[in-house]
Amino acid sequence: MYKKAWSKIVNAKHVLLVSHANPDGDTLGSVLALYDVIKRLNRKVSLYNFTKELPNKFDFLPNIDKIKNRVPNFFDLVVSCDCGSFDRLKIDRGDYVLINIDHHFTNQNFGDINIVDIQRVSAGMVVYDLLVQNRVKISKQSATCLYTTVVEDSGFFSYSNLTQKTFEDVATLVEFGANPTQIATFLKSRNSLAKMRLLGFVLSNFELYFEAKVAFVYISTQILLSTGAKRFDTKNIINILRDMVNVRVAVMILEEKSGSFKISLRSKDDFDVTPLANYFDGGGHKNAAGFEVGHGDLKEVKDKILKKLRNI
Ligand SMILES: [Mn+2]
Repeated sequence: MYKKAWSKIVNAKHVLLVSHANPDGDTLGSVLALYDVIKRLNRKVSLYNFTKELPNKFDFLPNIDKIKNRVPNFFDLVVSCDCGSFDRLKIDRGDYVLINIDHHFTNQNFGDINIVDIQRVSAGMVVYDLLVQNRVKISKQSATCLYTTVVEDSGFFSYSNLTQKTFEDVATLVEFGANPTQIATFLKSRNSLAKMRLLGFVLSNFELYFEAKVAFVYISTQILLSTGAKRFDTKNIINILRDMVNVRVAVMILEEKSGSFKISLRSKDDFDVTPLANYFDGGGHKNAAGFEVGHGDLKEVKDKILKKLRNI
């Protein structure tokens, strides 16, 4: 599969690398690592993401400015990274070969070639396997991107998805030029004032349920406006609630511009939030999952989630 996928990539006329909408560090790092190696082989390659404004914390990733909001006129191969279902790519299915590289166990195997390894900490490490298996040289730029996918998807080396092999592979990425201190500074020490204000709101307005085992916060569009925070500033902000003593699950409901709700779930230890996400047609990992509710009022949505959580 790794060999077949790589031969499709090097033989394509124009490769389009697609990261998922509302991108995170894993999807962006994965496509950018691939972009760098494919570019070095003098092959034609482009990057597409549906979301216009990319999170600026990732602006240090090499070639992130090459990610465009529209697809090129012609491409005969699409590589999708870190995306569990085709609809999150927000592209039309056309006359091209589709390679699906991912690590979500909820992945729907929507590609012509599917490389889905649920043992891997990040989709970036599946990309790493693809490169290693095909003896492709990993540049400093690619190593930086791939290292970023690992720290972003492991909560800076703290989640249960880590294995001894992760650390061995990460050591190899450092050998290839990834700089852990520099990457950590870029990712963790550049919070905007708006994000700090949003954090202040979260800390002052969360609620606790079930003997403080569940923490809950609601962020409305109005709160984003008044703090000046961007939608991407809400990403992982509930981790701070999850990290409180006693709390096993943190729930954040984010109001979308359309009036629908985006729900993020974070848990710790062996508490698995995927059954809850799946119940609402969402997906994710054991300790981090999410789903969307298209309509209904907030109270209704919240009650439904709490009721389901009580059962779990
Ligand atoms: Mn991922």
